[in-house]
Amino acid sequence: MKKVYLFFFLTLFINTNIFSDDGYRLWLKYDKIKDKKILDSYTSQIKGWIVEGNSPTILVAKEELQKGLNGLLGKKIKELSQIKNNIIIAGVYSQSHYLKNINLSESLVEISNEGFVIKSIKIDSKNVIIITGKSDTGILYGIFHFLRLLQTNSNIKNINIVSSPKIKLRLLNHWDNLNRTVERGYAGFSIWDWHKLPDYISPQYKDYARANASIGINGTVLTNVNANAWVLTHQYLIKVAALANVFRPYGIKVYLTARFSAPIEIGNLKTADPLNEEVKQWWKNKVDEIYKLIPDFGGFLVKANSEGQPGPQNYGRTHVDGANMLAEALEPYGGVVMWRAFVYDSNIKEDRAKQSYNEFKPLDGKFRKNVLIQVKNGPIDFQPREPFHPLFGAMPDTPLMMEFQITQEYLGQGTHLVYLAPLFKECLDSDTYSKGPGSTVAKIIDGSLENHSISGIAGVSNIGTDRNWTGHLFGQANWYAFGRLAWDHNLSSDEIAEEWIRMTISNDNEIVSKIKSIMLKSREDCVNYMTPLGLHHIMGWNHHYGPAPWIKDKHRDDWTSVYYHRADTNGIGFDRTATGSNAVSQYFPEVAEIFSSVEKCPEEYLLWFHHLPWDYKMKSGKTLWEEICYHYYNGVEGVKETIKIWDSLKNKIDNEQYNHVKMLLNIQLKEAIWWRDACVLYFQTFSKRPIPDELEKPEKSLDYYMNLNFPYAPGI
Ligand code: GCW
Repeated sequence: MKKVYLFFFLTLFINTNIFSDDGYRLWLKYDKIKDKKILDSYTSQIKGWIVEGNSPTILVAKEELQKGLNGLLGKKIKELSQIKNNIIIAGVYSQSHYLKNINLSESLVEISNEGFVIKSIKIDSKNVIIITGKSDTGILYGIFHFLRLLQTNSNIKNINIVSSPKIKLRLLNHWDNLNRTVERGYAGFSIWDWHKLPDYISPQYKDYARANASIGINGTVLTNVNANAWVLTHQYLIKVAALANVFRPYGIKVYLTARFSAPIEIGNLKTADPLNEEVKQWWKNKVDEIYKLIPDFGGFLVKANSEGQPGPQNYGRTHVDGANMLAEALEPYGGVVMWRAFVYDSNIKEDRAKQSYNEFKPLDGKFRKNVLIQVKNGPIDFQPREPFHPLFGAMPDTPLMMEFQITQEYLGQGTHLVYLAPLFKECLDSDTYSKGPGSTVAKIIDGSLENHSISGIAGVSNIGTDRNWTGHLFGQANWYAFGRLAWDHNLSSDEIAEEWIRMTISNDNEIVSKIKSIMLKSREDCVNYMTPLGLHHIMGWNHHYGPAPWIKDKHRDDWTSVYYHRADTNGIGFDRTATGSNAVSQYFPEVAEIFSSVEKCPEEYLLWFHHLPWDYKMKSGKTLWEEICYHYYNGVEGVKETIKIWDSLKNKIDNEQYNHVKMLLNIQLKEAIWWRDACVLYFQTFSKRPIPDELEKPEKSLDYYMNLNFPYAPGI
């Protein structure tokens, strides 16, 4: 009998992957290094460690180092009380006992307060690796970086790394509601369990903080920009304070969205007019109350007079009046206001793409010193591809923050594998020419071009209650990439993908290069099957799920699809040149000249800026109509190719990871075909031209697609 049991368990053990990876550990897995040579080399260089100091941040840094080393090296690596050969010493330089005679001035002048130095040196003729910096948080970041080097099997011999974040405020924006739904969230519900806070502290809060700190994120806006004043009541502020306490050791500050009408809704005032004395006092008192509970509170993020949110314009005041009132209240505490530039109004008969610039540019230089204007990467709304927002470079006297969307509202939501680093980079690397060539968006938002003392970048979070945090395993890569680029926008999409794959999936070179090839092309595939050649905003109504280029005749023009693609029997595209809306004129002349010229405009932006005839000759020699068709079909082919590559990883990577992604890729393929066929059939009603012969014909009719309904699509 016993033998039978033994046999049964043995078969179970061999046939099932008991270590299957459910994704909860993200990129911080710390599994034992598989490559024996690398493992041996690390083991010989890391025989113990010393972490100096005992602040809460140092304690969590120590905990992380211990956990990381023990896991990665597969044995207990001892904490030591004196220097030995081949150990790690970590600690703040100015307070360090061991580093006091070591001259690091050259490296230390280079780093900011959050930066770190990792260096192989000799102390008392012993080889040690030091991890040092100017602050406890710098040490924490240094330790996470060092662990990343081990996780990615990098060479640590004669190591010498000096690193500082280029941008000061590196924030996640959660669009999380107090009832735990998440606007544009595709990974379940909000991880903030407001009802049980402050007494119940989910262990996930700490893991959230660890993950963010590991990529240098130092702030989090807990609540939706479509704000609820209730979070500013004492009852809720206590809950916010409890989260802040968990995040603090990890260098993460909490921020809240401030609903502009809060003084009326929870303060019983008759008005929220920013110039009213009582209103100003109400905000001051509120801010005092917040800082009593959360001494390092970061500040407010505000969406005002946009998509129905209240704001200063309700009282005939300006964005400056509104932002400055809040900034004045926060200033004594060092808090900031992040005021969003995402404003547009369907009652204004002006191209939506122009409205934010028109409203904000004249306000340049009028905001208080602790106000940042938060600008989305493009002038419409997080589309699969947009040119950079014309405000970048246009407000030199105001610190502009970047707002990227990590959650994939318009890029396949929870089910498409789309690696976003190339999208982020495309925007960051764009040259605005605001101060001559080389005035990239990156240099504007990191403050270096105009010498601003504050700078910021925000990513709309894709995190939810799903076991793997982001719904899609590859959603983790987008969270990761956002953090890494916020730290250093010079990193390439390729490097970041490689780091993430090695930490999350495998260190096998062949596997890494296969997965990387999938990731790097994924965004372009998505653009192709959704919105090629500069098309934009042709998705489903309201839930934004799936294609719907036919959306028209709604209560707001600027929420329809026909407003953006302008297809008719003559052609397709939005003329934003001087003969049309002239949105091109908002760019600096060098850029405007390129975008407005049909010959010079990069084809990927062609229909964003130009309305062109169906027979317009493209660079390939094809007509515009044929080119559109080929792009849609290539997008689908791209997903098929991805599936082929993924299939080749079966039994080579963790089974659960493999199957999870495999199923999602099948959904992606179905939906890519859906996008392709629905869009091609719809545009064909205007082009009246055949789909090129060699391309397979859609199986379903346009009517079929137009009649699909999704009343329960997620994320609304
Ligand atoms: O992207 C659009 C979304 C809205 C969002 C808004 C914004 C939070 O569809 O859901 O609201 O932009 O950024 O304010």
